[in-house]
Amino acid sequence: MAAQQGEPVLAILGGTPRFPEPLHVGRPNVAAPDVVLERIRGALDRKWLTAFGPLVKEFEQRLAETAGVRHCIATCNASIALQVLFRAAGLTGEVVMPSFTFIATAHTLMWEGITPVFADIDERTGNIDVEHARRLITERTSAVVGVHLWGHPAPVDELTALAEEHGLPLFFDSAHAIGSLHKGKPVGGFGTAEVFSFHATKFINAFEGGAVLTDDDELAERVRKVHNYGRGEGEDIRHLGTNAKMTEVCAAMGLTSLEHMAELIAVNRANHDRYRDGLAGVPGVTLREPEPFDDTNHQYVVIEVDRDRAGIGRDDVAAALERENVLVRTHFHPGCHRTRPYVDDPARHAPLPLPRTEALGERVISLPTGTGVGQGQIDELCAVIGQIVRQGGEVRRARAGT
Ligand code: T4K
Repeated sequence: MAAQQGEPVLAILGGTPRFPEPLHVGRPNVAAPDVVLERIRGALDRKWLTAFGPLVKEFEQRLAETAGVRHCIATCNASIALQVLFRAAGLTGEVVMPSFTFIATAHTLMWEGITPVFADIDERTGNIDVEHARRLITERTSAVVGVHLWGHPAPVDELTALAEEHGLPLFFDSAHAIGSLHKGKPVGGFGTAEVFSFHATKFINAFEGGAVLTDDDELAERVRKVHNYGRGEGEDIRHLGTNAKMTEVCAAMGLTSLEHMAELIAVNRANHDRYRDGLAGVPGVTLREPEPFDDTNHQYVVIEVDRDRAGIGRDDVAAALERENVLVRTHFHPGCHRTRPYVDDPARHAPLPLPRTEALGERVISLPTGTGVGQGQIDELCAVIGQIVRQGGEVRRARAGT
């Protein structure tokens, strides 16, 4: 009998974990700590710690240049950036977005009283299926939100055409995608506005942080106000707003990370290539690649486990890796539509099932990358994956009596 997904078919490798120190997905890159500390020291000396400080302003300016847009508003995290953006844009009713993303994309809409309606994905890219999104647009829809999943640009041209067709604004949750290029153009400058994340687990981090990027002068002005209690710099309060401001300490880290973006992408790319070489002979395990016309930041290294070809399921591979002290993630299983609170009200959120979201979600594993993992460790990790798959396949064949 074939083993079921999640059934512990493996008690292999055993003994002492192969990696004495845990390898994490999301281990922060800390580029030039002395420069970060020097910048923080400057903020302490100036006694200007938050609210439109010079480090935040410089970070905003550099981000706008990176994305090739006129306006950037830095925030304390990307979730708040999305909320502030959705509020400033006056969204109501429903918004169509992909289910296959981190829960923050959906939660931030719900938090603003907007209903996320989940589209399925193109299984080949993991990004939104634009034709499915088209079928979900109704008179209640007030926007479309795309996600550049794993840093791989969404189908920007098709989404732009869809949004224009229906006269809707198009936003991108670009939490994973600073530094990625779509057809040669930097992510951050597409649609009506985009949002970056600088959480510690992102390859460019600010401890915590986010940013709204846009070329829309009026929207930028509204975002700036909403993120500062409803007032512009030095103005009286005239609108409803919140406090979403970035601190100088976070900007010190963000600026320093950003100065090292090219070399951090080079590290990620080298890691990605090393995984590709190391996993080349492992049956049923493939590395997810971006589209050939895109140049990505390789924020995540994602493999896919094809249970039929590997002879072992994704959950068993992930569990075996954890026993070896490799703390992987299954980004973004099971999809927002299968997560509370959305799964409790499917009629409102999704035409169920979303077969491609569910199928891909059961096959993917994010592996450690960034400066926290060495090339030798990647070689060893690939060897461990090969061993897991070989032994898992043997167990399965023995059970099936073949
Ligand atoms: N949209 C999308 C598409 C997103 O993916 C995200 C966030 C957002 C919006 C919202 O952005 P933010 O509001 O966060 O700016 C993480 C992150 O918290 C989250 O930022 C990220 N996406 C999501 C995909 O993953 P967790 O719960 O997996 O991360 P956490 O904190 O458990 O860390 C993962 C691993 O990283 C840990 O096992 C150890 C390591 N780690 C983590 C931290 C924070 C460290 O070694 N050092 C650290 O300081 O959610």
